[in-house]
Amino acid sequence: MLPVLYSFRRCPYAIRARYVIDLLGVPVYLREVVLKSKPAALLSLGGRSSVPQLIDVDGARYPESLDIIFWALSKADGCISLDALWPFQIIKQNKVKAWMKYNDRFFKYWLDRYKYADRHPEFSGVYYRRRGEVFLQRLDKRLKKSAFIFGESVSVADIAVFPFVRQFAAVDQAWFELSEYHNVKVWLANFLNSERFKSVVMVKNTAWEAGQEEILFPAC
Ligand SMILES: N[C@@H](CCC(=O)N[C@@H](CS)C(=O)NCC(=O)O)C(=O)O
Repeated sequence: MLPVLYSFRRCPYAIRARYVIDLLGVPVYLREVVLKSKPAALLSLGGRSSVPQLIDVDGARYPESLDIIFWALSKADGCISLDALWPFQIIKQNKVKAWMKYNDRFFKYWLDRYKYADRHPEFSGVYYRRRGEVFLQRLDKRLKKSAFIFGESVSVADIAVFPFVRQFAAVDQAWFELSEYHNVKVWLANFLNSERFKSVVMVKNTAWEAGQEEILFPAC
């Protein structure tokens, strides 16, 4: 028996949770969810039914991507050095958390408006993009100094942020490629071109149905 991860392949929250789970090698059963017809097993948990959600073997429920990331960190077996990924010092942890909060509260807000500008006709898509670019500018400045947000090793902050930058870039890929955010482009490409991302995190699975054989993630 393994913990169950309800996930949606393209969801940036689910991507960051799967990325950390794979990086730390913590095995789960992955259940791919179609948002328009969520499985009864997920709905019957009650409360929020957003994905990702993780149900541990003891029944403990982790309904947020960041909860799942911290759960995975708590399960890591010590083979991997965690200090760069999630620093031991509280002061450094707070800095990592600040980036994640900045992404989730600020950048995501403008990303949604940029992506769905037709649903927010008060302003143009370009206006929303410019607001989101404030985040890209700060990220680019940071990445000028080092390969990742907190130095030369990947941290939870990078992993929590890159799926959202991926979405932002994809709204108008041509614009992004021509943009001035060279450091962000290199940093993003590093994630997107990795085998972990292409062959594990983004692997396609059909929608989970009750009774089917469980899908092991990461696959052996
Ligand atoms: N704060 C949540 C957000 C998760 C979220 O919004 N997931 C979206 C898919 S990307 C979802 O499940 N939407 C459908 C719903 O909320 O019912 C997290 O960090 O996991």
